[in-house]
Amino acid sequence: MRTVFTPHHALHAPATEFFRGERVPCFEKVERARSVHEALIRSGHRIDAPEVDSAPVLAQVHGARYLNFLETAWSRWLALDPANADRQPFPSTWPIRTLRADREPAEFSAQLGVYSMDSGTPICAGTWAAAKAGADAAATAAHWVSQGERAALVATRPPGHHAGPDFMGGYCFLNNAAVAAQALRNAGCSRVAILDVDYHHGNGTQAIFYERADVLFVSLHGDPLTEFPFFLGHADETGAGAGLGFNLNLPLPAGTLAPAWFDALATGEQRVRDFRPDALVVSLGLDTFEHDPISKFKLSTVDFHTLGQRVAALGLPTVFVLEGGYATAELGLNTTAVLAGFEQP
Ligand code: SP5
Ligand code: ZN
Repeated sequence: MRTVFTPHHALHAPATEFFRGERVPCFEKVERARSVHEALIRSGHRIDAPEVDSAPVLAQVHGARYLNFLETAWSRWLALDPANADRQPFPSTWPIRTLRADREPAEFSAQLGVYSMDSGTPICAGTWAAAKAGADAAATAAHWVSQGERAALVATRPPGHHAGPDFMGGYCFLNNAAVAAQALRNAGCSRVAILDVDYHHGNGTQAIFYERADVLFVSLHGDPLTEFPFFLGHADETGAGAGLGFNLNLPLPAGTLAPAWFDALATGEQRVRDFRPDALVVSLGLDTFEHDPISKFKLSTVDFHTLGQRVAALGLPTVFVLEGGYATAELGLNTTAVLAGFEQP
């Protein structure tokens, strides 16, 4: 399978996140992409650099104010205090219910609250460059697939599926899966399905397409009653307006084992088939792995091979977009297991 990778991912190097009142090393590590890159080389997959500028597509899936904030965030952080070069900013105040998000504050620290959903997504000097390179990679894979490639993998980080129309969060800044889906629409696909198999609900992707009938969103994930992102991903979220009926959430309890997970996948597959899409985007989170340090499903490397076979059986031009997966040492092998299953059904 053709794959797209860029070393620019390493420009985003988050140091810490908050966990139970403490700062702990960020689970979304630079080494994740290295693990995947090495496994792709070992398994003989073709690897190319991004070759498409995602800027026009980014403007279709994210708001202009948010994109401008993200692009200028680091320089504005430094402008507050040159010593900030050694610190990564986190928001500390959010405009939740009764507070106003429509008036953009002038203060950078306050803007951080407007444009983020959590305090687990630090901005670094190279965050914009890395996230933009990742979005370019997603646009590149979509381009290849629209030109007749059977499938392609976007092998990059930071991930994207928690990033909404105008906010970052959950280690995500630009929604790479949404970029791939929108790029496929722009290239002439009438309907595009997104299948999100990350452990966490893809709240950002759902939000971006919630009122659209041309992009179906199907997600299998830990029940938001107990799992991040907590505030979206319930079964009663089925779309709105023209998009009513084009959003399917399949929340599963923490601790779910492979047989029940694959049963839910069958439900999602049937919805994708009924939609009759021209192309498929898979938000490929591998944090459903049994040894993932922050998640609670129990899939094995062999199960990821089966997942690849099941996706191949849908018979659609497919863009795989890497999302989560925090068992860094095994992440590469788990990724190539999906590709091997897809290619040898
Ligand atoms: C793309 C993606 O998978 N984002 C996930 C973001 C999850 N952020 C919350 C992490 C909570 C960490 N819990 C630590 C448990 C350690 N035992
Ligand atoms: Zn995840």
